[in-house]
Amino acid sequence: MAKVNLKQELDYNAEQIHVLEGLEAVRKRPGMYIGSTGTKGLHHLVWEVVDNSIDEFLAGYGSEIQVEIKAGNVVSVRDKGRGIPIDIHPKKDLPAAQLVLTTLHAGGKFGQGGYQVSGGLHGVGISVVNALSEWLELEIYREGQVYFQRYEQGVPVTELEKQGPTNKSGTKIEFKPDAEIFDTTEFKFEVLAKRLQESAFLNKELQISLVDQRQESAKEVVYQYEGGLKAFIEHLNQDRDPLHKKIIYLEEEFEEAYVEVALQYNKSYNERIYTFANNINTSDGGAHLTGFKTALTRVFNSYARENNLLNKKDSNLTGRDLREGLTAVVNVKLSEPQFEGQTKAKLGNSEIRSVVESAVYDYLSRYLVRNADMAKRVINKALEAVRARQASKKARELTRRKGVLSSNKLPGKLSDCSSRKAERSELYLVEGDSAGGSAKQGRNRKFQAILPLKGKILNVERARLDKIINNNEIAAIITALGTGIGEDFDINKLRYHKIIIMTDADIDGAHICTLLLTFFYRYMPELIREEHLYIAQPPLYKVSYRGNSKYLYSEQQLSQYLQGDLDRSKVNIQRYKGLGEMNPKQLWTTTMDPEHRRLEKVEIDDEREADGVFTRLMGSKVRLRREFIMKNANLADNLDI
Ligand code: 0RA
Repeated sequence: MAKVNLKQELDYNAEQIHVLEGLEAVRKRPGMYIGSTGTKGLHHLVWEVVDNSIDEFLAGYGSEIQVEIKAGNVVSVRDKGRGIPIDIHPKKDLPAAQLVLTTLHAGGKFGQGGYQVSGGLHGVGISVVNALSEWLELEIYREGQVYFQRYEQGVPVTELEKQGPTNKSGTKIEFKPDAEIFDTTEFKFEVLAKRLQESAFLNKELQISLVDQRQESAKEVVYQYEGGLKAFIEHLNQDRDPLHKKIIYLEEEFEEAYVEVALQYNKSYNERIYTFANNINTSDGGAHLTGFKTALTRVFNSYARENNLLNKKDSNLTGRDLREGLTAVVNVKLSEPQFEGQTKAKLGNSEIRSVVESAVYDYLSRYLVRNADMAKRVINKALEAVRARQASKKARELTRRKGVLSSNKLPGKLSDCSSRKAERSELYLVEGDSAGGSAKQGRNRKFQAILPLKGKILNVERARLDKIINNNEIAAIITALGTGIGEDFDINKLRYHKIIIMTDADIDGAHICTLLLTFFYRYMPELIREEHLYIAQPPLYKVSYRGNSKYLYSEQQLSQYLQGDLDRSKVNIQRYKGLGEMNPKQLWTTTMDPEHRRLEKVEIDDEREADGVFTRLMGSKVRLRREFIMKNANLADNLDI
């Protein structure tokens, strides 16, 4: 009751009606402001508030930010900045803080200028967070006083009131996302932790802590990096063998922008470049990425020419050759960033291209002269990449001529389906000839094709393309799919829209499945992105009770079943160890019949995470692989480990 009265007590003038209309617009079309009302949009609320606190740090105030997830998915963000100003706006007759919290785009910080802005995803300001919260409580520590104000769905329900003296300085914003707006209000610790760690890497010396109070024993992480981007590269390369010891780091201020770059090569073949503009991850790249790549290609080529590391008649090293095994982070700050594209993840400011290019070129050309050993290693690695590229081209031409990779000569082991409609067709990749035989007999031959795979396939994480396509099992897969591989890959030629991996539910099966996933992830990522790859889930148990039988697919289903209303001594439980233990009909009913089967779609939630997982799992460091499997073994509840 009290709050209704308070709302009425506030004297709504024309200005405030305007404000209410603004907040109403945000609540009506939240997607326009935070991208979505799913998990991603939910987490954007936190980024928006934290980015405001980071702006204070960038302006030179407060090097500590504390984020807390509290019971009920309330989030609190506390910084030690100046505190949002509380002085009364002369025209609008309201405290500045209230205007910041209720006016769209009022994040604009008067008289600050320059490019010291982090700006949130769309730079929408905390008023959007306010509008989309069931409630929000603001505490400001400024000029020796604590100020407090509460809002509900963006509308103030108290005045900004003085609460007493303090010697603290800063702002605390605590909010509960509105369940009327969001599909889910459950914050994910890992999502928050990853992005906050990234912000700590990008803002040298800023300390960011995250506490999760939702369980009995609180989880806490604290991020602070003196090394900034250098520490970021160290973190990204932690599981790899570096090609050279020192991380290359440059930082420079120009009139147009601040440019910061760190890089280190490792002995793998993967290229990983992460780019940021004003602390925002520009995963689709843009002008800064282009500038960086151009500089890198130019600088190594001119070094190689000047030092006779390239023969006169050799053509230049390509950018791609020079980026094999490169891990780099490019971070720019500019005053008016333009984010383009559907997801606003591409930096559009074209003037940044040449700024980054000349900064990187100048720095690296001086660096290489002083670090000839590093320069030589990188160029040798690139030359190796050239040779591998040529070898794989030759191998491809050879196999192409022999017809090995072309789909007009399908592999002998393939039992194709009769349909020619790719949208309807499915390809089962089956472990072992015996299960392959059952699958062949049990399938619906109209639209289901079977390709049995013998034994282990090659681990592509540790081989290059020329070797990979000479592997029989892999060649058979590529041929059956019809897409070609590498530079030839063409998703439009895909012969089946569902590729289903079917392996035993034991450790060998899991291994083969992982080898196949690694192959698809590294060489046909589009297949995964376009949602064509699946993993079949064969049952783990068959339970029979009083003449009825049932298939169960997980330990959880079994224990649920056994807790049901039945006489446990009369239950017969059969555990399936492998696909081979099922006859063709059983295999059809449990694992292949679209009406009853369970398929798990393979998805890449997070590219950086996925890349790291495959490196740990399939790369050259055995210790890492063992650690990863041990750590995740309990997660794979349907693996027989
Ligand atoms: C407007 C102006 C100034 C600071 C802020 C807003 C501000 C916003 C947030 C949000 C979270 N923490 C914050 N800290 C500060 C400039 C202040 C001045 O000139 O004194």
